[in-house]
Amino acid sequence: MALLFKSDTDRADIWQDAIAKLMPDLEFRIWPEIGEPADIEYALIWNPPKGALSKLANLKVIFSMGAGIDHLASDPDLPADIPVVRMVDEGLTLGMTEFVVMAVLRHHRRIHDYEVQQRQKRWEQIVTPLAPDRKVGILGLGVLGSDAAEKLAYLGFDVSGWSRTQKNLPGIECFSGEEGLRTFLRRTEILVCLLPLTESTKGILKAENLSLLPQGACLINVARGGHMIPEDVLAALDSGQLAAATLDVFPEEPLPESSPFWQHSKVLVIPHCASVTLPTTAAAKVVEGIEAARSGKPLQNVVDFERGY
Ligand code: NDP
Ligand code: OXD
Repeated sequence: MALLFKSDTDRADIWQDAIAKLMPDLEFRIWPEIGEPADIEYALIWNPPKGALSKLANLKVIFSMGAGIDHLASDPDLPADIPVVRMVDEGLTLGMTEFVVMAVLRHHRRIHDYEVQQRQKRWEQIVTPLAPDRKVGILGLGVLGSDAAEKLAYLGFDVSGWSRTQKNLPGIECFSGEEGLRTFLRRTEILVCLLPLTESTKGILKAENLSLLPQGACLINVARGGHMIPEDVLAALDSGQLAAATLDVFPEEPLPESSPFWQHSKVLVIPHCASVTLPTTAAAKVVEGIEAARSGKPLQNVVDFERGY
């Protein structure tokens, strides 16, 4: 029994040690040294080459290294009958909530403006409201969005969220549906995107939707680059419709040198690490999944490809 590990952004040796401590009998094979393909029953994967997984005849479960599975859904040869388990892990959630809270506070206290002022040696105080008078809106109220919403509400922010199915979360104003999206956007001063990338959500950060935000709103995209229409975000920044943006994800990653986002004074560029899957907490989730598969118990967090996430 072997597990295939493939990721260009995660340290294979650290993952190997963490998994070996929990499941010493599991052979750990690191892409591209896959050995005999028939030995591989499990794959722990981030951005595999298209078609790679279809060659593993005895594959039983695909574990996505990330919460998002768009890196797998885009593979036309992804084996249709193999369950894909996405990453749901308290470390990943905590990391995302830390990042979202940091970015919301940065925009709320207009630190983005002080950063510009400092470069111009301008000593000017900006008076900002307190958290209860700041409306934060979160697109996506799943594992990550709901935790961030709850922690922001705890800090006193006036938080709302939008999801596919209607939610009822204490202290959060919840919206769903197309009309719900418009109402949600009209009230949102700091917009956080934490949606999965699907056919229904791609391009949601487009001119039409950005224009519904109050003028001078801020945008935090920590979901996927495909949620944004980059030209529309740039136009909104240039017109002042958006005052600033924190962008962790981009349609093309790494962000090409020619991208106008790099130099834009209103944009903070982060290299897709708002939250990172750490083996310290997440290796146990993979091992739990393998144990469940071995003993015929139901797998948790299996992706519904009909729904797209
Ligand atoms: P979940 O599946 O737990 O939550 C997704 C949320 O989005 C749910 O509330 C869901 O609604 C909502 N949603 C999905 N489709 C629609 C739609 N068409 N309209 C309205 N709402 C919709 O995902 P996670 O919270 O675990 O992760 C969210 C995303 O965050 C990932 O897919 C990934 O892309 C991104 N991510 C980014 C990271 C980074 O470092 N930048 C790190 C980790 C994740 P409902 O509740 O009704 O199902
Ligand atoms: C994820 C990510 O989906 O890291 O977990 O982007």
